[in-house]
Amino acid sequence: MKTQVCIIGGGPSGLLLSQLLDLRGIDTIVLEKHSREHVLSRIRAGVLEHGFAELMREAQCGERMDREGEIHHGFFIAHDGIMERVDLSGHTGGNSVVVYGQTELTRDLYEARAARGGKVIHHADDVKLHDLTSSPHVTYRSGDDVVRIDCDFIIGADGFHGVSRKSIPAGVLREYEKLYPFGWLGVLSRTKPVSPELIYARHERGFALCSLRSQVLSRYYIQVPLTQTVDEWSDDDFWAELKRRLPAEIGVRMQTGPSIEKSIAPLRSFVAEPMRYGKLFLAGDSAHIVPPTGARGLNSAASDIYYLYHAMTDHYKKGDDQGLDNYSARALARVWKAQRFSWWMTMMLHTFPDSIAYDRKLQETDLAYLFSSENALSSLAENYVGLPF
Ligand code: FAS
Ligand code: PHB
Repeated sequence: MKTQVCIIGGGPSGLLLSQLLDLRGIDTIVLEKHSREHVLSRIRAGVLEHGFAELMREAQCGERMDREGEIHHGFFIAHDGIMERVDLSGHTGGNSVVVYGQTELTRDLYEARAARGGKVIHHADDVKLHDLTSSPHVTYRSGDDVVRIDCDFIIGADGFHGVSRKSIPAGVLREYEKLYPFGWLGVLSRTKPVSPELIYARHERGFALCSLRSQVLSRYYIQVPLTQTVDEWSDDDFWAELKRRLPAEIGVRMQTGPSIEKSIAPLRSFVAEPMRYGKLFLAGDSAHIVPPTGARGLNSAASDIYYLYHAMTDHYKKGDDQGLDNYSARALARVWKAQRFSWWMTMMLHTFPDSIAYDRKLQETDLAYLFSSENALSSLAENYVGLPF
């Protein structure tokens, strides 16, 4: 087989780029190792920054997001028994975020690719990348057959555990990683969300987050030690602990119910540099991971996709390779700002088992300064709604 751009990974990054390039007449093939059902069974991001939502609309995939998603103009930080609101729109000249689950967004992308006859190959096993600096091609196993795809470019959109980043020679690749001594236990439940806007809670027992997917589907998280497993948490224990970490007036009005999904995600900060090697370009989680505290995970992929979309279009339509040549530096500049923001939100709102009293006073002071300064709130808000591409 032959294509112009071979994309490894049928998650949101790979599908969105495939759709955008297809609309510009650029041929792509997406290789996904799992089934579509498996990809759609994963519960992940819930908040889309302005830029990501705009890209979905440009990809002609924004219709259900605009119909079913919720526009949020702010969120709350709960601490010391009180709730303080971060006015996102007020501090960013009217900007906002869209609350719309990654699962639904990925479903929209799959349906859009199918509607345009896009080539998305599932159960692509043992994907290998070859000759990245000369004549790039990809092989994968389909049953007993090994299939070869010759292409001009390869996009590594295969997530943190994918094969693409690992195809960059060790002497070229630089990795930066910070692990956190806790995870997030997340629960999805068919209950009315406790708050119309998200609540990030700082509590001595640990962090908690009240989020949602719709007015009948709630998403909650509590910080848990990495030593714990999902089996140790009954639904009742989860609800009781979540309420302990929230102001009383929130806990008493919380509608509880059976979990329809329950999982623990470890938290890490990670960046791989460079995001290009020869004809291979990394995008999304294959190149960077953030703790979800700042809702930057999926949103960090947005600028990667935007830069690659325009760079590939300029290459094929104008013979201009400037976008490709400066992709890695340009993408990393924004990636590191999202890393900083996610790290800052995580350090401010979580409890750290080995922290000293001085650290805890700094956390309290960080929060006190935030709500004492319009400039500090503006800084948080501009990062949360998404820095410019
Ligand atoms: P993805 O990992 O989503 O997709 C990569 C795709 O490549 C997958 O479908 C995978 O099956 C495929 N693949 C992997 N290896 C392959 C190979 N060798 N060959 C072919 N295909 C291969 N972000 C937030 O903002 N908020 C959250 O609450 C949040 N929660 C998260 C919870 C978990 C457990 C995880 C892992 C991530 C979470 N994230 C969250 C971040 C998440 O939303 C990612 O940012 C987002 O999935 C990135 O999308 P992709 O870059 O497409 O990578
Ligand atoms: C979610 O709804 O899953 C979510 C929202 C905001 C975050 C993290 C996760 O910061």
